[in-house]
Amino acid sequence: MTARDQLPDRAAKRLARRDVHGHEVPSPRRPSSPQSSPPALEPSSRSSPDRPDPRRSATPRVSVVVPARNEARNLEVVLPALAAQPVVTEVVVVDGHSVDGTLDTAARVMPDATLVTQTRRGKGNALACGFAAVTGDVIVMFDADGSADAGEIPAFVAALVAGADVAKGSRFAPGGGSDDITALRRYGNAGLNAVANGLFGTAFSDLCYGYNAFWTDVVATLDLPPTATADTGGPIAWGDGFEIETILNCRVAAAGLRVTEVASVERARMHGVTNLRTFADGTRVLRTLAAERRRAKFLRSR
Ligand SMILES: Nc1nc2c(ncn2[C@@H]2O[C@H](COP(=O)(O)OP(=O)(O)OP(=O)(O)O)[C@@H](O)[C@H]2O)c(=O)[nH]1
Ligand SMILES: [Mg+2]
Repeated sequence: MTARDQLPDRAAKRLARRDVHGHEVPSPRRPSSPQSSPPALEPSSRSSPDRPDPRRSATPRVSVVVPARNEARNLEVVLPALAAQPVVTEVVVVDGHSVDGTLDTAARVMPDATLVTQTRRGKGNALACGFAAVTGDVIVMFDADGSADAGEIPAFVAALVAGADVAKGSRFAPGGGSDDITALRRYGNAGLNAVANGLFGTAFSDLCYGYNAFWTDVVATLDLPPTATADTGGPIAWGDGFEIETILNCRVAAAGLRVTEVASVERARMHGVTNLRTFADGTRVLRTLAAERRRAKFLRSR
């Protein structure tokens, strides 16, 4: 019996049937014929969902990384929701120099959470600091604003246990949705997905979504900016901002890792204001795609 078999029907249905390379993801019960793979930059250690990597646990320890910048009120709700998930073994809250008592709130609401203060600014740097602090086998990226449903975590973990290297949340996969996306952002997202898929030969349906999970051993492949360097002031350093999800997806695709999309429903932020600037951050994502394409070509030519 696989972990997918042990899931409630609702969670099992969230597993999309295609991975981001457009390949059908074989069901453990009904294996399909082998599919061709996109070019890999590194020796492939990829596994297929019906043949999980034997070096990885069938019952992984799950670390949830929560980037939080002025999210005290939301953490009052979000941390108990994570604590209520039996599959979660560790929560790492990464504070972005908040001025609303985010860290104090986290310590009070969840005394056993790991609390980290990020070294520079930006969501990307926060996540990199969180990834460096985890002790689990699996990392779940989980926003602190109340938009992510902790009840979906088992579906992400099941996708990984079934053989994916990365479980990519998608609001646009069948069964997904969003209460929080404007028409402008929806069109912007679709355009960015199309550019990414054209450049990387992928079939991402939601490039910029922040709810994703992966095996901790994938962090090395991501080659994120080092966290030890201090902030030099001025603009947020490259890789430290909201382009982080794009960087992650491009590097995972370039390395030929196996990605399974997991349908996810995004809720509206509960309290507070967004840190995202639609046009500025959208442009940053576009520039990131170009830079990541050059990086992938360079790595392949070595
Ligand atoms: N530590 C840290 N967390 C951040 C930073 N920027 C954003 N975050 C967190 O990252 C998560 C996502 O940020 P949001 O501002 O909600 O951006 P979004 O989800 O893309 O946009 P909306 O939900 O539509 O407002 C939230 O939990 C934020 O608190 C940062 O610089 N440092
Ligand atoms: Mg949000």
